Amino acid sequence: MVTPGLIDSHTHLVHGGSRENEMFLKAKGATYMDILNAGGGILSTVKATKKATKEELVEKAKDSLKKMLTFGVTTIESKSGYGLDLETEIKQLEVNKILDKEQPIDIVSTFMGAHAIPQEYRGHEEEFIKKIIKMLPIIKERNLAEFCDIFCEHGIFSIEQSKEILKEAKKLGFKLKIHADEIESIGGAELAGELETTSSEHLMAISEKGILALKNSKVIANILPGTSFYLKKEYAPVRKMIEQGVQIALSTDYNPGSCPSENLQLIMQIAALYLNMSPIEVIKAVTINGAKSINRESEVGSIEIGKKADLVIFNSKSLEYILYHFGINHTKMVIKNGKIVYEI
Ligand code: IZC
Ligand code: ZN
Repeated sequence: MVTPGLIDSHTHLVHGGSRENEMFLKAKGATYMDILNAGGGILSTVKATKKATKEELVEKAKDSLKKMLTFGVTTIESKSGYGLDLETEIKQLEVNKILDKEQPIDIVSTFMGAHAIPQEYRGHEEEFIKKIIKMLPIIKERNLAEFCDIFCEHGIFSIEQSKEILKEAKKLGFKLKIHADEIESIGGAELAGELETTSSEHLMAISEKGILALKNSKVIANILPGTSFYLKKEYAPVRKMIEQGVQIALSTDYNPGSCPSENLQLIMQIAALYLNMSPIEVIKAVTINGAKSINRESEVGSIEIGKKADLVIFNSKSLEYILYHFGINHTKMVIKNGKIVYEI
């Protein structure tokens, strides 16, 4: 089996620390939001990321990229959002830049300063929104990110707040992404359609209206079933979306809280099993549609003259077999830009 290099179009690659403690809090009944509201979750990763030096972040993320490469991943998207202050957000985005040069996987950079409300801004969230809006031109000027993303969710950033930040980003020339309807349906997908974001992420709780909004737009629905699996939550209604003509990408969402795994092949297997996606739908979602969701469809995502020679050779006769034999790595060889970068 030879496929285009796989694309992981939604990751929170660069971060300090890990959150294995949360796994056992969840086993005792705490939810993702309970942990965040108590100052853990994203906020605990913010603390660890602020503390880490740039060199430490490079080393940790480089180790993850090595793992991703073995699974056949040749392009990823990587978000900031564990700083929530200008200095640390810049530190994370600079790590993306360094890593893009130092190892084979191409990295597309996203600014996600609006990932959580820091505890000191609780009760006066508007000040934090203003702070994020002030960061945007600085990130743009330094060419540190191509996309701007936001965690639009009940109890995080409201529809109005998300609209305010994303509109400002759009004015400055950022392309847009939105974490929408991950936990509750608050109209995130509808906002994605309205603002014509490049992609809309998660969508586990998307409404009928939200599906219609995506259907009538070019927004890629970036589905992250590893997160549903890991948080033991519902899966996004992907069959319904496909039937309506919505274009689907699949990604790991690799992050220390809701999906601590770099294994995109496992995500493909979960998608085949729990989202009832066909083998062709799955492979499209991690190649050409992944490319579309990071605006790289003219460079990668298919085997075509004029595109980069990014290829994966699998130790398998069929795509079906890769999806069926789960939890292992099927890669035999990875070729990035015409060069062999991994072989086993
Ligand atoms: O660190 O929990 N959903 N952001 C939005 C995440 C998950 C990452 C995290
Ligand atoms: Zn995410």
